[in-house]
Amino acid sequence: MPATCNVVVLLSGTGSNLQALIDSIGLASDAAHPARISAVISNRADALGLQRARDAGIAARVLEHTGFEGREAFDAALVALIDSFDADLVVLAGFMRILSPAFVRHYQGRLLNIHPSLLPKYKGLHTHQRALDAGDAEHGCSVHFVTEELDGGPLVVQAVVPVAAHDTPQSLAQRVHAQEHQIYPLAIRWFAEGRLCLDEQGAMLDGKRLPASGHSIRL
Ligand code: NHR
Ligand code: GAR
Repeated sequence: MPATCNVVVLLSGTGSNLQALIDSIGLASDAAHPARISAVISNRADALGLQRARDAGIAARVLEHTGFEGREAFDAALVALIDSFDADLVVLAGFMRILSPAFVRHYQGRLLNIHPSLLPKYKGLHTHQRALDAGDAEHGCSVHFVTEELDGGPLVVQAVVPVAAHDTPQSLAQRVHAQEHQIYPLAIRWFAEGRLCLDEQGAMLDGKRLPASGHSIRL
């Protein structure tokens, strides 16, 4: 890892995970943190996350998928834009577009996602509703390396959130979000410090293989 790890964040919406990362890195002048966010890219022009980036003095770019014919063409333009910012790590933070195999291969081992469930449970969308419908006692969130298998890449860290009897999808989502804001900056820091990597068998932290369920944080 170079002295500073350039992170490019992709998002589609609110960007509360981006904000947590900005806050964890602190002022750009803080040389103590090994990462810097070189750009934030959204596929939606109205994403609140873009304003969060601008407010923090970070380059904010829009690449609308609607202007492209097909996923491959959009993804190729996205790769070119990301690489123009010299990215060492690409972070999906509420990015709502499935990425093509070519994109995923290009960033193999340096592409992370946060997903609002205890993977491998509830891949895809509407995870809080699905956990409630199933009557689960526990729910949570997972950081994983992105591979071609949607929400199926090697896990890095999970946080477990107990489900309460009176929970709605909204109340549960709020508590899961609070945990996302803890574990995502943590995983990104590990990567930037050169402690976290991906090899053929899965994720490694400090030279040790992470368990299939990732590093677990339980409240
Ligand atoms: N791409 C690959 N190849 N692998 C993963 O694991 C990915 C990915 C792209 C995004 C995030 C993911 C999640 O954490 C993610 C992981 C969007 C959809 C989806 O169905 C599913 C999963 C995720 C993100 N998107 C619709 C689509 O057709 C659009 C939905 C919308 O615009 O609201 O791309 O959950
Ligand atoms: C987060 O809960 C993230 O886990 C989820 O979207 C939210 C984005 O919130 N990601 C997905 O569902 C990916 N399909 P944010 O914009 O406030 O960070």
